[in-house]
Amino acid sequence: MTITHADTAARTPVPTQSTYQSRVADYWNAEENPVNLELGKIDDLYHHHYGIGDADWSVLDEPDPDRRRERVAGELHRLEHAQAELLASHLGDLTPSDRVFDAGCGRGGGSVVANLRYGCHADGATISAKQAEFANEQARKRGIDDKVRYHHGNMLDTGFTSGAYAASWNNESTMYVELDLLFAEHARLLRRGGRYVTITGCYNDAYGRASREVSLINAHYICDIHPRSAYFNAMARNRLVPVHVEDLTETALPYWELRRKADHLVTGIEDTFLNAYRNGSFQYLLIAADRV
Ligand code: GPP
Ligand code: MG
Repeated sequence: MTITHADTAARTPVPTQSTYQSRVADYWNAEENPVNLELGKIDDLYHHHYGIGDADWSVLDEPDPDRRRERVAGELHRLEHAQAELLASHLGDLTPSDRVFDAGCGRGGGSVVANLRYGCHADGATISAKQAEFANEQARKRGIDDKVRYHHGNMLDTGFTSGAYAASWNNESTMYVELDLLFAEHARLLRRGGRYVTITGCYNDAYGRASREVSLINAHYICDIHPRSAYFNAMARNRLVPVHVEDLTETALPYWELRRKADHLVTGIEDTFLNAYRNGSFQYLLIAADRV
């Protein structure tokens, strides 16, 4: 009997996600780090990224232990929020009728920030069913679930409408995916003239290959940090033209210095980030690009 190509294709099950992607989803379905949940519950803005800007070090001198914990958490949250606002400030002149795409949305903080700032519609995508459910519950509680929606799915293949988005972003989520596949999806979703923004940790081509610290960060989060060059190469191949590039490495240091002293919040990766930034092997970068 001859088996035609069509027959073979029809009978071969196509996995909806790779084993790697399933392991990443397992991580985020199980993740309950106090540094994310304790900070998030301060004002119900749940971020999954780090902070930027100068810290108020006086929080460490607080004599009352409970109050100290509270103040340190508040300060870290303020720095993470400043990072989210910086990203949002680069999304362009959005109006309430515009739609934005939050790729790798985590527990949803970034889309809420964009909605509060611009009144826009937002669609978030996360590979973690638990994160999507959590984020949708937050949107319901805020009464913005008519405009802000989170989807359990793959940011590389969202199924959302082509050209429907005025802006899109990845806030520290690009290191889980192949950049060409990711930017092809952003380019498909963004309208011409739309804006793409990422804040990311990347390894520094000028240092060489991935350092020990970069490899430790990869192992900690099950990710695969890209070199800086990969971003610009992949953007150039996918109709995304950088309009603003900012090295945030220096401004990322106070957050990590404060976090390493927050005994109740540390996860163990703090010194690795500080060493990686300081030895020049790793950079914290913002890239804003126009979809042409
Ligand atoms: C932080 O999320 C970001 C990542 C997991 C991606 C890796 C980022 C790099 C810049 C390399 P988080 O807020 O959930 O992490 P944590 O639990 O450590 O606060
Ligand atoms: Mg965090």
